[in-house]
Amino acid sequence: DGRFKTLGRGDVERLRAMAAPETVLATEAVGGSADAAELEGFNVDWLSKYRGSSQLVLRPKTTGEVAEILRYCNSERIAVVPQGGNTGLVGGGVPVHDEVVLSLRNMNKVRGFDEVSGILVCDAGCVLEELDNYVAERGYTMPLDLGAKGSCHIGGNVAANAGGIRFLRYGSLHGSVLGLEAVLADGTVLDNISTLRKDNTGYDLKQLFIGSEGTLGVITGVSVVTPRRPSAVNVAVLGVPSYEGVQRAFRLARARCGEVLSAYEFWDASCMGAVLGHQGLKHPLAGEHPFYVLIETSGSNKAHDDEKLAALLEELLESGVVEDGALAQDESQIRRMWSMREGIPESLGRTGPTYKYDVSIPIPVLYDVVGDIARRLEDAGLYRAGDAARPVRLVCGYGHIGDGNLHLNIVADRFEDRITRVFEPFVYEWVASHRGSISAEHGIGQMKRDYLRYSKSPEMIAYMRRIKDVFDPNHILNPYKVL
Ligand code: FAD
Ligand code: S2G
Ligand code: ZN
Repeated sequence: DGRFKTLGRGDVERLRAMAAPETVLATEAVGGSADAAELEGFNVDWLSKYRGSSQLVLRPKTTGEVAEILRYCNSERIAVVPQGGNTGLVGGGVPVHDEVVLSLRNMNKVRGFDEVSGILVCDAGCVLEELDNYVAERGYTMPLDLGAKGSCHIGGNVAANAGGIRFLRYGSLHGSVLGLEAVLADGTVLDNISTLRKDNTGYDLKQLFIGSEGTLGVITGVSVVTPRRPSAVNVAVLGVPSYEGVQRAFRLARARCGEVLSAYEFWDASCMGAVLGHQGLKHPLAGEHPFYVLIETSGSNKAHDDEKLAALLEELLESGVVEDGALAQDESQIRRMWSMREGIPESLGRTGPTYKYDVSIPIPVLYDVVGDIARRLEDAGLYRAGDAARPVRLVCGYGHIGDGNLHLNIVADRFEDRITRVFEPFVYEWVASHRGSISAEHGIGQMKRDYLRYSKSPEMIAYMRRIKDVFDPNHILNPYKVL
């Protein structure tokens, strides 16, 4: 649109000179030699739901190069999308039009690790799983874990303020990130890569970048405190007859396992059907159940924790809160139980195009929205459980119930308006009317930009805009996203 300059060959020549040749991908349209297919992976999101038309991908190797690139783009009013592993789920990391993609994948070095404090300093483009392997060798664990760990970057995790399956135990990145190095649109480098647990000197600016989704600056370095890796981990999968039972089991799990409880995830029968079907996994229990719960404990005394979890399982079975349960007997069973839970997104995606609503809802009513959406789709004649002839195949719910975070997923045979308008904006109105949040952990991106008002007041949004104007007055960073 008129606010930004369309990239010209001259711009590409200038930008190309700022980084090593092999780090630049430019199409013939702008004087490069790449064909559009080579940029596909940068223009299309993980869900294949959002597709941009960038003609130029830059993959700088240093903070200095990032600063030079941004300084030029800012002076020329060229729009830029910062990109990490491109596993985001709200279309935040891909261009909407022809914005330049600034990928951090070439900034992937560990800068330092203190083995006493567990404080890690690294480039933003380090892949989460590689960092977890790095700190694991030294007896530590990353304070977050998510199904995208093999591809997502720590910089993208911070920019998206990712939650994940360890949130219940280790909390938010707002607590575990100690410092950031970020480059602003005008090329200013904000070096706040602190390795101090306590630094109470003025406004904590790094907090603004956590969850800013590439709209305030490009994160180039992260300092994060990593917890000791637990030596004793155990996992159980439960078969639960009702959502009421899922809640009661959660209360009991916290009462009986207390400090060693490290994850409490749930999924419904529809999710289980999809994941067992696509992952070729054996059902972990004797029969089907309406709901499944995965409980994980992580501590330092295996026998002690095993005893606690076994006693909890016993109590849950005897009281009828759960119908069946299995305790992992070894590492491979723990991995298999987790791969069921972590395999849900991919399995749903393989079932068909998936509408995803990552929302926070007060736990007592959290699952009600799944039934309400299913009924609306039935009334519209678009869905009937088990009827493959209808355009909507699955309506299912799963997620980090311990955090009050539901992942409502609707699998259809294609993304189409007559389906979307049955639950948008209904799902956002529903969440807002139950005092929830329209985005629990995935952020706003381009998907939820027009619905921010369901979770933030006009005054809050007005101040977000003023902060955006301070950091990126020309609005070149990730336009069309968040605000
Ligand atoms: P991208 O997708 O590339 O970008 C994400 C956003 O951050 C974009 O707005 C982008 O512009 C911005 N950005 C990226 N890097 C930078 C940077 N260096 N500086 C400034 N801005 C930047 N999320 C959860 O919270 N919890 C989950 O449990 C979870 N599970 C997932 C499971 C699967 C299978 C998948 C595919 C995704 C899952 N996600 C989950 C989504 C998650 O948010 C992203 O996977 C991840 O956090 C984003 O990191 P990324 O490097 O892929 O960033
Ligand atoms: C998860 C992944 C994305 C989704 O698995 O916890 O965050 O909603 C999700 O399928
Ligand atoms: Zn999640």
